[in-house]
Amino acid sequence: MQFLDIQDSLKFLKDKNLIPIVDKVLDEKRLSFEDGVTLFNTNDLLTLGSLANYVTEKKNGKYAYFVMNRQINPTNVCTLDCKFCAFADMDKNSPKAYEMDYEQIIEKAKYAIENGATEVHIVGGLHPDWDFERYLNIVAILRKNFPDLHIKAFTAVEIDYLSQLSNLSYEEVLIKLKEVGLNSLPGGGAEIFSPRVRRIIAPTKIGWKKYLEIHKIAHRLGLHSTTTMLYGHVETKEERVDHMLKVREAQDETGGFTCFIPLAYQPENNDLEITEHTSGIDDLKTIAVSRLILDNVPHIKAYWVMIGEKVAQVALNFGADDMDGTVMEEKIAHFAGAKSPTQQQKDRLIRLIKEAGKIPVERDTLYKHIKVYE
Ligand code: V47
Repeated sequence: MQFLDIQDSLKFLKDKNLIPIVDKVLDEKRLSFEDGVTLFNTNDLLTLGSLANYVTEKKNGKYAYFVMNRQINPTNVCTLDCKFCAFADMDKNSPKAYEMDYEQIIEKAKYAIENGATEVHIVGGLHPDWDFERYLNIVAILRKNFPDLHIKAFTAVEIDYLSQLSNLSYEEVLIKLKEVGLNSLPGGGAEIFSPRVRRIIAPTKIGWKKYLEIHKIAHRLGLHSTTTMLYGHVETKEERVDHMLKVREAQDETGGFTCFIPLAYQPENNDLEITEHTSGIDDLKTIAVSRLILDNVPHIKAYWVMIGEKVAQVALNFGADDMDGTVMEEKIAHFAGAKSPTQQQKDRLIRLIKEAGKIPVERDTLYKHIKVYE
């Protein structure tokens, strides 16, 4: 049936350059760098979307996932100087700077659990005065208070910082975090892997090799993770495809990524001169191309916070099968001008997914079904 559907859709193919790519996808062959660039350059959006949706439905049927979660950002004080970031502050005495104590973090997690959350997603700045114990204790106290909560915490960038603070290897840092209760790593900090782009947008942040090395070590220790790509600023389409191929190669080695999340650049209150939001067309193309290139990554997320509810909903027919979740308190994108709400209600996520013609599934962090809303 799915095969018939895709054959029907392809009757409307307009861009002949897509024919060899369609053949490869139907034959389950891997797409190349050149294929990725061709897909980004096509204006045949409906063929691209149909093809990506075909792959999604082959992998995950009509299911589209959401998670009951809360983001917690313990501090925005950060030693890094990322030009796209409107959230962090290098000056801990600036009026915008904040740091949460343990009680505040526990309060936020408690409120989240009372409202149905199964996951906390914790990321923050590289605080110059915090030591390794402080970061470790955030996980430890959450675990002590909430034994069943999934703690998804600290990007690869933070893990690198903790390794510097503690003089421990990446592996040792991750083992210690795991021992006190860490369950998985979030995907932030990837930006675009291209060194050219990183020199412009994130000159002091770790490079792509360390980012992927940390994720691969985590995977080998039995921790799953997600991975991201920040697009819509100074990068080229070629650099996006190269980024995806590097993720695909790492995933071939370990298989530990659960999901790929394209993050649409938000242009306000930062130091980049790019002042435009990404377009809906670019958001949909980026989701679809990532679905088609990343044949070994189980899920693609349409992060409603950064692309807005409406585009995220359409993206569920362009290769995405996940909407992230309730989030409850989003700061990073909203400091930078995101127009979406800062949180979602479960009922609304269910409605958005149903309207897109998909079956909503409340999942846990690792995509185990909690409830299917047929
Ligand atoms: O690491 C920062 C990005 C990330 C901006 O792992 C920006 O499931 C757009 O990683 N415009 C944090 N993006 C968010 C993130 C994330 C979100 C949802 C789910 C998951 C997951 C991860 O946001 C940062 C950075 O890459 N970011 N500033 C900005 N102006």
